[in-house]
Amino acid sequence: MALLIKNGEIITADSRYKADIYVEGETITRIGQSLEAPPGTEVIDASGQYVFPGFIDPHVHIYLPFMATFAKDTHETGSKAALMGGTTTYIEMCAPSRHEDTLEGYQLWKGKAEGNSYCDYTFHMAVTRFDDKTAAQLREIVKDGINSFKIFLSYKGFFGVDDGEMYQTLRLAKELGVIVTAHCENAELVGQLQQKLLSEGKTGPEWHEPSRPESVEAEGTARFATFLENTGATGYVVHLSCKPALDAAMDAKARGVPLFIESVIPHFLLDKTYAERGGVEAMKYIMSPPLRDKRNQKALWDALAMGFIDTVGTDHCPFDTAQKLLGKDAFTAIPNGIPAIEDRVNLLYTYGVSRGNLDIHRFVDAASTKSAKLFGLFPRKGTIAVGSDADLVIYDPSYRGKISAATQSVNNDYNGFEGFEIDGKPRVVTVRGKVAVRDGQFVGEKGRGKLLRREPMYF
Ligand code: DUC
Ligand code: ZN
Ligand code: ZN
Ligand code: ZN
Repeated sequence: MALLIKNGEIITADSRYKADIYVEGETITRIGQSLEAPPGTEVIDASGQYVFPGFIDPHVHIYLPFMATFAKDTHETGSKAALMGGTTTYIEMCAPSRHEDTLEGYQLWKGKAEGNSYCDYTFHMAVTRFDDKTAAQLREIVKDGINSFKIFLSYKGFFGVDDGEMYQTLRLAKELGVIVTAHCENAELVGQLQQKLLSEGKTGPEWHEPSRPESVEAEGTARFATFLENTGATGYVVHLSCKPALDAAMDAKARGVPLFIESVIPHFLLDKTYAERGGVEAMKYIMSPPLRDKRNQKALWDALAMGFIDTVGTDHCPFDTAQKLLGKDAFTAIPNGIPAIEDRVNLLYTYGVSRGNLDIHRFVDAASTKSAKLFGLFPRKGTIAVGSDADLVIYDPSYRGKISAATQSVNNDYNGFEGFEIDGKPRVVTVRGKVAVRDGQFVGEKGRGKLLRREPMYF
């Protein structure tokens, strides 16, 4: 099976040029001018379009038992939505709770994905408790090709680890060449503030943000950095949402702490007024860390443009309207999460590149290349080069449209970005050389997606 993509403008994190791309099997084998192909080759004309490397979402939840319910996706629904939006690889949080066996959890998560995904995937392995048995299991999981862990400083008693467990996890990660991703909010403060607000009769969704204020995230971020500094481990803050947390992370970077920063698309474009609309409309906008005061957005865009924010993910985590209503009597029972797996690339392109807030190469870097480099997928993923997997996005920058739940592939009955304008769209998306989206229509092959093996990395 061969594929020839002609006349497109190839854009990677560090180059831009017009050339043809020839794909044999799963791999890019030639890039050049006026390439010819043997009869029987599928030829796609990409005139007037950009050709980007397949985008990587470094932070999604697909299978997730959480807050008395389950996130709505399967790998079938999640990977289809991902591909429709140009994402060809995602990294799922494998997150058994601290009451479950870590290795059994890993096998459960792996089993949910196997044979069901249209696109490639891997996992960040959550460490939700730390003891000798768990440490031994984590060593096995790393040998199975997982080179990143996830810890939660919040969600005490469920996913959360205490400081001692964080320290032990970071020591093990340092030894094994594993990068540790972290949800940074002070668990104790969140718990105390939630109880105080509820006891004052403040039960609506508008109290979610005040229960986890910016300073609580800044403290978690600074503490994580301090623990990295004292263990020598490499860290990655997930879904950094606000200026005080950014300042804490930048402080650590300036001290030479190997700390990378992810922010997620909802925090660039949505603010806390969405969660103050009352009723279920507000509940749809509950995630953690919460949507913030709008003044934080400029700080995030500026830090992204300068490369201080390394990657942009989603924290994709769909709950439908009925599930959100589980929290009608108390904001603490609203399942946390906003789905965005399908819209991340188009939103970042539109409000970043098209509207003049983000250089197009930094866009590719933040939405693909940097995640590939940090998580051991580069140069197989994250670029367009001879020898790389043929995960390609032929992108039409002349498309104009609006996001709507009525036309989405995401498995949910609303879209948090309803009505947002979009200045571009994937026309063709390939997964290791096979077309999965053609003329904007889904033609993917279930089970084509594979678990990607990743080797230890010493930063
Ligand atoms: N935050 C969310 O909003 N959803 C899933 C987990 C998380 O940390
Ligand atoms: Zn329990
Ligand atoms: Zn989180
Ligand atoms: Zn998450």
